[in-house]
Amino acid sequence: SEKYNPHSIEPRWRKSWEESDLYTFKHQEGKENHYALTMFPYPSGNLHIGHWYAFAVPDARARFMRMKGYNVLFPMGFDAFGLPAENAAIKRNIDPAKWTYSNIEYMTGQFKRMGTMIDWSKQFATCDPEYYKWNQWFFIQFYKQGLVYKKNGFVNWCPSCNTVLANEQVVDGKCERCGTVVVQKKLEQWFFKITEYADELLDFGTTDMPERVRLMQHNWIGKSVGAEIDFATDAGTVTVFSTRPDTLMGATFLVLAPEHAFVKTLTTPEQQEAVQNYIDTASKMSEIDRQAEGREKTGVWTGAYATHPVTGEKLPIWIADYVLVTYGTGSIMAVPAHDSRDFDFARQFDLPVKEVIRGETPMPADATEPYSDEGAIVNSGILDGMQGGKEFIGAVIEKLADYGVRARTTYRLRDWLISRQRYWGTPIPMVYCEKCGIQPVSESELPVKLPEDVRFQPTGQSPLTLMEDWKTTTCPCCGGVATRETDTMDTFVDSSWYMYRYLSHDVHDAPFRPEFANFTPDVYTGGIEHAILHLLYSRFWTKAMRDLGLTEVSEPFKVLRNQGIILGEDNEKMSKSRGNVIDPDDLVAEYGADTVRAFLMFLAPWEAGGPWSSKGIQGPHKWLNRIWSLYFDAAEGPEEAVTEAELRFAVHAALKRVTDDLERFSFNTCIAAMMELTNTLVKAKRSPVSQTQAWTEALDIFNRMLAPFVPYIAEEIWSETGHSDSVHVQSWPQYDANALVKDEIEVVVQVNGKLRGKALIRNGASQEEVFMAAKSIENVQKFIEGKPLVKEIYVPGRLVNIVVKG
Ligand code: ANZ
Ligand code: ZN
Repeated sequence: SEKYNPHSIEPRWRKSWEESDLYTFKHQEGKENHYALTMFPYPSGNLHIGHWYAFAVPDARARFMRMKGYNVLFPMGFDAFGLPAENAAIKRNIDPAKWTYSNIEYMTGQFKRMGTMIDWSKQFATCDPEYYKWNQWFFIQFYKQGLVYKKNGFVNWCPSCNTVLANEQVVDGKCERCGTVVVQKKLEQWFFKITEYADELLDFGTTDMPERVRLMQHNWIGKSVGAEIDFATDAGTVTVFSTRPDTLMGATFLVLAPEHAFVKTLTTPEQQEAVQNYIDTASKMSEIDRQAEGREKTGVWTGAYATHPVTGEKLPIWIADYVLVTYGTGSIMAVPAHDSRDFDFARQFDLPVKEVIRGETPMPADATEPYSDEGAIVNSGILDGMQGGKEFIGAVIEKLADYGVRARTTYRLRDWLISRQRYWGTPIPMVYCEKCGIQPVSESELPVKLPEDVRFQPTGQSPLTLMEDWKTTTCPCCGGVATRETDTMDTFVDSSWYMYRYLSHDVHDAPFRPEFANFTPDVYTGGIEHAILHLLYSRFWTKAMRDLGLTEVSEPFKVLRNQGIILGEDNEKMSKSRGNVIDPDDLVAEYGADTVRAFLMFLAPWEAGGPWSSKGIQGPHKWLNRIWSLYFDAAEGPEEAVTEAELRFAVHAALKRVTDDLERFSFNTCIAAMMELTNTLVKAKRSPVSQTQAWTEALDIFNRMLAPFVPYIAEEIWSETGHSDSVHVQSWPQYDANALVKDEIEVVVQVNGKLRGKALIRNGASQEEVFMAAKSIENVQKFIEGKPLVKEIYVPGRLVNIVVKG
């Protein structure tokens, strides 16, 4: 008969599925809905193997859920704003919109070859004015709610991307996108008040997220419980934040960040030059470098003093770069005896070290390290005798209330800076009126569309600043002349709520249909690189929407799973420069999409990822050929003796494994189980059992099991074996527990508690039969022969123990 030919099968079924709307999501009454979502791609121009890994593998699970009887929504869109489009425009003079939409068209074609159950009828791109209109609408709602504000301050600037970045986009002091070292720049920018939700973001509720994502978010939010303490100075009150107010009497100097607002006023004329030089040097370093562990401490005295709030002592005020202006209050009380950074600093500049927390022994004068554990408070007047340490600061704060010490919690998390000085993003819907100040655009005017025919100049300002006509508008308040905001929004705004839009992509008077407001993804899959960017932002967005009454849920998804990365054959990251990139289009042309899917699922645990192997892909390809021949070729080779029970056991055991493993996103073990089952089926086909009902059942179950993983070949087999409907609308088979009970079981046989052999017994055999079988084992006979029997014990299905005398 004909050979397996994916190149004839796959295009044919793709067309048929499309024509019959097989994958269009329909809400059917009486069936539960299931929303499976994979993080939408950026339309870079080409689907790479990583996209296949991210989309084709979860597709198997979405298909499985559909066969299990859910109405499954598995939609797709494009995260379409961002820098590459604009850079293409600058370099090659291409309109960013044209570039983006033609990439989307090309990638959609590539996507379709993958054979997923994506419902393309719900597709949208975030650069569609109909989509970004709602970014603007949300911005205005958040603004009215007090969740949006404009602030002048130091911001992260990428000199290569020519735009500011949110803190989350600065990784190890470098731009997340291009790797350029980020510098600080003073600018007036728009922020979302994500910090308002800091505490709630620490609570994951019932959301099922991988532990490492929780941990990364937890650390990013960085909650610190402590106190604020005021020190009087000539320039005004310096407030410090400390997690150890119990060490207040051990403070021997203050340190301000070089950028602290008081530095100029405090510095005495004699210290002016040294201080200015130090500030200049510090401004050239990244925050990461400034905080590097073990780095030699540097700093300069301002010449000024602060008054200790309890003792009235005069403490010298220094500036040093290990104190960051962006954290706490930008100034600290230094307690060298109990803090390692302060200790190093004090030793470096010969400042006093005063012990106030006593460990087992007093701190020697020549100590080489601080004592940072808990202990009794000493040398501290009114605090003496109390317990010191992080756990005990509550009582200390109470005791020091008269001195202005007050409880305070700080977070590492900063508000989300969303202004970008770029063109290809959502215009921020605000106008500036000389009379009325800053005003939101009236909602009926939305969307504020991006102008066309933009000139791109790498000025460090948004290209929109050059669009005089576009910029000039009327004030929504007084109707006078006003100017538009020319910055656009961070593209992470676009992805913060897109999961709500798929079922409402055709709605024009609301961001989404209220009846779908709580229908969030049951399963969300994507890369771990988004652990604190997209995932934190979208969690914030959902909470903000909830507080506006737009949804009742507090989290944007219920379960999160991260796939690993497909590396090159050389175990290195795939990249053009290494020349180790695998092109999925070439693979499809050679093997067909089903083989590529099966291999991606098979090559490693999906959550771990692993290296590509051009040899390895042969395995799944051969496997599909064997399956083909199993269904369509005549049996060949010597007769085998697979029994009905053996066949049913193999089928139902594999079915149970695949069912359980799909639930828990373990795809490689599913493919392995089905490969094993194929071996048994090939043998069974050459056995008399192939004439029985058990064989018919085996082929039917196996065909359904294949459907989620290799949808094309499964459909062809289904159709060629006489079915007129699609295998993808069949139900997932139920395994038969009875088939899993083996006919024979192995029982351990002991004599006087020592292992002497194993007996094969009939399942359901009587106790008498079991003892007979045990005693007929040669090695057992050797130990009981001629000895009086004391007793016989049988633990059903497990063990026989024969106790004899002597
Ligand atoms: C006195 C003290 C004594 C401190 C002691 C610690 C130990 P986390 O846990 O990270 O929140 N600190 C406060 N603001 C700072 C800033 N802007 N730059 C650098 N360091 C800063 O750390 C809080 C502690 O870090 C604070 O408590 C403060 O030092 C320092 F035995 O105050 B501590
Ligand atoms: Zn006005």
